[in-house]
Amino acid sequence: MSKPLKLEQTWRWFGPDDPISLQDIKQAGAAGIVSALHHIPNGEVWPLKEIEARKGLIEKAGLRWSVVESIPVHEDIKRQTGSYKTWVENYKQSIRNLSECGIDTVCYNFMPVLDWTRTDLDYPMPDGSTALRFDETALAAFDLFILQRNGAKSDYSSEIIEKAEQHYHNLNEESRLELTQTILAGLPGSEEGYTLEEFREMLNSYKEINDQKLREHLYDFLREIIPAAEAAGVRMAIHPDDPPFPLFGLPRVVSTEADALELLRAADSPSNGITFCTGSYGARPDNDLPGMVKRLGSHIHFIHLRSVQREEGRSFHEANHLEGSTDMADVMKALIQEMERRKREGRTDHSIPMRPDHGHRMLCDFGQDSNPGYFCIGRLRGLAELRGLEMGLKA
Ligand code: CS2
Ligand code: MN
Repeated sequence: MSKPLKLEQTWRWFGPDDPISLQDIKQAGAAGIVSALHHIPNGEVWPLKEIEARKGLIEKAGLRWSVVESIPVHEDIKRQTGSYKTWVENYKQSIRNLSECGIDTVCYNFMPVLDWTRTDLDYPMPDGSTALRFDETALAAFDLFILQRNGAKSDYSSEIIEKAEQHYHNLNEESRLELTQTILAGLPGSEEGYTLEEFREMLNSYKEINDQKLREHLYDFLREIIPAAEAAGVRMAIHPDDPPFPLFGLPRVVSTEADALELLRAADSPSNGITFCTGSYGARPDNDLPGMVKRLGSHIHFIHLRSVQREEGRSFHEANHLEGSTDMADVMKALIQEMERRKREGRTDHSIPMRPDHGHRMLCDFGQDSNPGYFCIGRLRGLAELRGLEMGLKA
């Protein structure tokens, strides 16, 4: 019997240390788990034994390990320095080991140095919940006056520089420290955190890597891992840059539809796919999300649903899942059409795994410690709304 035609509802679980238990996740109504072995150092092979142990925990709770998010890509691979060839071979081995355990979808990203970046983790919403926010003025204030990066000035307009200076002067010592921590400490899933000095060194190690070079390194990486993934029956799903534009002079090359198309062409295979993260792509007004589903649909192996409210310039905050700048109903309609198309084509992967990506901190989330963006009730609200939207649109 074929699976019913609906998105597979999944939930990110950070492993046994996650304050949100597998039982909680079941009650939220998710059937699939998105998880990673965060304790394995970047670059190392994920051993079979460790994968089996994690899988065992998930299955004992009556859930399925649907997607790995993420196997981190070592910085050496992005720069093609040091032992990067070893890290690439290790990466392939991790893919094979996952396949041997029956796990067939892997999310990853190719953002240099920093993974997702925000300037405020507790931005108050009018209803009393709090959201994650990216404020371009605060980021520039950090870059220009705290980090004092060489050449930073040429990356900003004189208007932003002026605003950033004002912003910096209005911050007291404590708020400056908090902003630094928020940007550098590493959000969940980033794996890396830096001090100011380490961050300067990391940026320096990328000084030869421009947009073109980073693209070449990504495509070289794909030409290595995609054939290995295809042979193992594993679908790779690259997560877009978040936010989808360069930061701190570092190139970012997975930000637009054109970027996604280019990387898909670099290694032609059904295993070369994308994570369609509406929150990340949606931070740019020039990304047409429903259109992207129509045009890139057959390569969407994993979906993150979240909406951002775009503000002035490049700033944005995370909105409720069905609000903000993204028309989630239009996105969902396009996803339903994609599932139907796959079914007609006889593809077995038509129930694409989807998770509510982040959520507000709300209600009893305030009494529980959790990873920023990954509180229980906010995501539960998101998943419930998205599930209802999907059902309603199919009715
Ligand atoms: C973030 C990241 O936006 C997001 O999904 O939570 O942690 C993301 O999962 C990774 O960048 C994917 O590799
Ligand atoms: Mn995402």
